[in-house]
Amino acid sequence: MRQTWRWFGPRDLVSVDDMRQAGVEGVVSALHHVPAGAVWEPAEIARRQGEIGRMSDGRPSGLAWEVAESLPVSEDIKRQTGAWREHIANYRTSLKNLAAAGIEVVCYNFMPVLDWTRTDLAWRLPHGGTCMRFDFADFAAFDIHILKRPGAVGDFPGEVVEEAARRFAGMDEERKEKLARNVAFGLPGAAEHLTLEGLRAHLRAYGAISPERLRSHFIAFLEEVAPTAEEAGIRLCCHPDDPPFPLLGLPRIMSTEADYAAMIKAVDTPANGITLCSGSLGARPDNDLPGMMRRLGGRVHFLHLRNVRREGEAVAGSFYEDEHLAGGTDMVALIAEVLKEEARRKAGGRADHSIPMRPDHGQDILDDLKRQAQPGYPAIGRLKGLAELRGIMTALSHPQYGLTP
Ligand code: DNO
Repeated sequence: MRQTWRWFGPRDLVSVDDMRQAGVEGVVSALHHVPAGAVWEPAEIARRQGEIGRMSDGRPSGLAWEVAESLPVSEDIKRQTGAWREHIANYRTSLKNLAAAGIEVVCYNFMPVLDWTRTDLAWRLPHGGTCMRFDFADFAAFDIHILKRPGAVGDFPGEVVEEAARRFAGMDEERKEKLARNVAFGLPGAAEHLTLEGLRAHLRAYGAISPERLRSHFIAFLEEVAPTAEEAGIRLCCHPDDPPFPLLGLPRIMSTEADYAAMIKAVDTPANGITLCSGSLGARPDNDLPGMMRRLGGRVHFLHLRNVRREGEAVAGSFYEDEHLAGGTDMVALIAEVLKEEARRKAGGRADHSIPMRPDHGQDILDDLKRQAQPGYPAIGRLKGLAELRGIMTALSHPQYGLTP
């Protein structure tokens, strides 16, 4: 596995120097300032490469931009409205520009309107550190009482609706505002930062789009961009819905193994691949991560390794971001499946036998609590996760005691 690290660019409070000391091998980044639908121009790509290539004292970092995350898919493309054809043409140009700059792996998602969603960005853990959390009743309180979405009540089980009403009644203005900000106003990586009114307008625009229709738009998008990716030597990899169940009445179509299997079948080229995010997919009890890696591994082009602790057995429910080796996913089993897939690729002569992975998210611990970097992307919490994952990788790859005979 290729050990990578997400960097949000010069405004990221975790620096290139920091990731160098974390011992990463490659960098995951994006041109967050370019609006969804526009072209990533060669000069902008080159500028980001330059920033990644230098430490703060001007010396070479020895690191390169290896994965683009995300090259965002515009809402027009997802809805097939407005400038969607132009946006698809631009997407193809961006893919060619990235390939010309030597970047081969491109991650994206097809979630309508919101990228990932949490209700708490700094939920206090018993050890005094903090983590991110999705609380279903708080989310319902937002949906029903703050956003006041028509029909919201019908989308939650009765006891969650009641709990949401109780919670809302107990919230002061500050908590209400914070909750709205956490849910609607965009987490790191989101293509857009919305106001409540902006969010309502987006929801109206999706009114008539069923999951089947969104899926057909997704396939139309892939049919357009996957051949370009293949020609350019790019491996596209779709990130799952996070959380992996419908929110705000919007369709979600990349939440399960069946969703991925259907996508691969629909546009069957190696360029059409998967970002296996164990944290996102692991928030559903019916997703078996090691099994998915075993069955779909040939198309996994990028790995996000993290763990969540679910608080119930329902498909939609509360969870929090646990330590990388805790939570519901058996990380040793998952990494073992990744190493087996890499060995198969190597034996088959595949050039992409080392799959890029990044320690996804991290709890805020120690000095992270003072630094206050991007939510979910602290320096020390991620480094701890990486170190733990690295330990498993090293043990399982040991020539005498590991997996290899
Ligand atoms: C959150 C991330 C997502 C991810 C996009 C990929 O931490 O995993 O924002 O980057 O969904 O398109």
